[in-house]
Amino acid sequence: MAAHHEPSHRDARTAEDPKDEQLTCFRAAPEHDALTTDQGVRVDDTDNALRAGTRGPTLLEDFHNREKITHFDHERIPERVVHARGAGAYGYFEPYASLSEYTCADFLAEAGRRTPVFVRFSTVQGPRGSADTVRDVRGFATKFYTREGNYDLVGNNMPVFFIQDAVKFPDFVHAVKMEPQHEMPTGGSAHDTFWDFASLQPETTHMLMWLMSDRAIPRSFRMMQGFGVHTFRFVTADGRGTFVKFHWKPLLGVHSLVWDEAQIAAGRDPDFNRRDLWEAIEAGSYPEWELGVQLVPEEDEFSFDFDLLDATKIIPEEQVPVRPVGRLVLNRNPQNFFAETEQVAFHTANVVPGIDFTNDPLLQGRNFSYLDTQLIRLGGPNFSQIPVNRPLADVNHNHRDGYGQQIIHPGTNYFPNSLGGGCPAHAGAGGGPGVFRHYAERVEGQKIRERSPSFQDHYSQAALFWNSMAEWERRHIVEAFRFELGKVESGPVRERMVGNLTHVNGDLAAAVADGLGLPAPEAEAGITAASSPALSQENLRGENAARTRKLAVLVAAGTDAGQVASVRERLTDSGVLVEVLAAKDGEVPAAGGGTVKVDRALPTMASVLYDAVLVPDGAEAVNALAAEPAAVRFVEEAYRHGKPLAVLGEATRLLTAAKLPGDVVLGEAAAEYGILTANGTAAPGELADALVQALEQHRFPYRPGLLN
Ligand code: HDD
Repeated sequence: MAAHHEPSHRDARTAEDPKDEQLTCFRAAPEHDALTTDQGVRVDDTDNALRAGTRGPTLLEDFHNREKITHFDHERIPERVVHARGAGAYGYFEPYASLSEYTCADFLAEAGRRTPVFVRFSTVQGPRGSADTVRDVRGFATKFYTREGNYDLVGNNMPVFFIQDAVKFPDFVHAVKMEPQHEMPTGGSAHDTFWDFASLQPETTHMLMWLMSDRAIPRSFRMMQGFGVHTFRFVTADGRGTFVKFHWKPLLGVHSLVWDEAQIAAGRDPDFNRRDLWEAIEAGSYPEWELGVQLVPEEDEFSFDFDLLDATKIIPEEQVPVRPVGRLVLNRNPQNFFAETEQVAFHTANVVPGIDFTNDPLLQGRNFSYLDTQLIRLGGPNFSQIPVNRPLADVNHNHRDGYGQQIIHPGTNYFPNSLGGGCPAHAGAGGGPGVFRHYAERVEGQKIRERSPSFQDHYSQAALFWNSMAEWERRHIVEAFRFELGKVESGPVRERMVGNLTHVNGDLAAAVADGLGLPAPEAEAGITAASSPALSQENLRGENAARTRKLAVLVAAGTDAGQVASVRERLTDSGVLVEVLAAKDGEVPAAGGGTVKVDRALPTMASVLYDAVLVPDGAEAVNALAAEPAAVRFVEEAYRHGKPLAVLGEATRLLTAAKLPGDVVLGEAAAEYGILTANGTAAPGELADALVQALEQHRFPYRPGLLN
């Protein structure tokens, strides 16, 4: 046998390099995994095509070469028409208590019953290769592999949608996607066609407020909420219905990037959100969300000043509280991006007994679209056999054949039959546990292409959103509108959009108009003053929100090693990830002897990849950093993005080198602006505690001189 695998002239590397322990599979011996064809035939050479003589033509007979190239030719499947760029992970869901009073859903029936899940987060507009940190909605799709079949909750990180009726989805997507003549812009909505559509479509206004807010540039998938958006229906075993809206609430709180930071991050690390999710799970910091439900008894269907079937509306949490019902934990990364994250197929119509639809016209259309799109994207009708899509529950039916069929079905393939013993049989005419029975809603009406008048108020909740924002959140919304509309070439589109905003808030419309050089519009009278505090990120900070945040420590030769070590220890105990950065990898000599190990070389990183920056004391080190433009810029950016900044002892000189306003950074109120300075005598513990508190605040949005 061994002679069979003797090194030949074609693989001299094996013979030369037998000590490379990583090459366990190279030149596979029979006990190792060998390269094979799709048919399992072992291949002895994948570096040279079969040819007629060493200088002769390649032979068609080389089945391995043809198979290899053919498979490669077909490696790209069509990407998702929307939500093409995404990242996913596995985990579990477990309820806190039984919900059987409202639903017979098995996965919600018992406290602690764990159901495996796969979750995929995504952006909407950009293609697969676009950047993560663009201004966009984020998808938040969860597949529950329940004992009674797969349930998909296909939501977003915003609780409302652009349109009320699914028939308009192709128009909306055509408008927001890259423009057809030149495929621009990649990964954003700042262009004429989107705003043309939006300006003619007042029902988008509420969603535009969310899209222009910081919710559209999340700091992390782990720090964003998720929403089922539609009103769904819980159904009990005896057929009683309750309206339900689903909410995911992240334990780490809801936090965003600032716009300028998002722009830089898109270049410094286009995989910013994807990497964050991956690394957190690899490090064992499993992201967690609480599932909450808003329950509305059927008899209260008409007790709101909006229609429950209108997906451009929320039910304010102050009106119907969100009841926590369980938790979602993501604890395992996929092994193969394509096989799992790319091939996963979510579908709003994948429901289980106990969960049903309402007549929301957006949801009704979605229930057609997802299966249809997957037929082309995943190559035919058998994609539910792909491992990531396969239910844990038994599957028995008479579907047969088709592209990608993986199952060898024996026996009969029709119903009713007697020759196959009558199998598979109906699950029982009377229902019973585990059988899906459609909710017996009474329906009557004329066939008509018309929306109910109860869908017509497009502005009240847009105003509610604006009213609920903190001052800094409003500032960011105004800047976002100015940027996006500033990119619009068409004057009439800009004007129409500003006109729409006069129905939301006069100050907003005036500020946007001013930024666009348009005359101040006349404000609409009688706009609601109502607000919902639950909508502001100011009130969504989370508990122990410093956990998993990243601190950059800038060092150079002569740095104070004791300070680095003590701060590092204290912060690591609080769950903060500390990384030491210097001009080069390796180690730097510390003041008074010893060395400090460098985790990252400065040129490979940027301040936008961290949540806070610390510069330890040490005159020589500070001199070196102050003379290093990359280090000065690092500190300046952290300041201008509102991040906590700790500059110890001599290191305050870096603030001067960065030309930051001295009265702020060195003034009495510096700490209130998240600038922590301390001389050598300050206890490191106090400093570490102050940094943790500053990280929990996330940002200091009222610091003077910020870049928005
Ligand atoms: Fe959709 C994908 C969320 C309206 C048609 N949608 C998709 C994904 C998410 C959403 C998270 C990505 C799933 C994944 O990770 O694979 N979509 C929503 C939400 C909506 C919504 C929250 C409104 C409440 N979608 C919507 C409408 C239609 C679609 C009205 C069509 C009429 N959506 C699709 C699609 C996609 C999709 C074309 C693209 C790829 C796919 O389904 O599998 O079918």
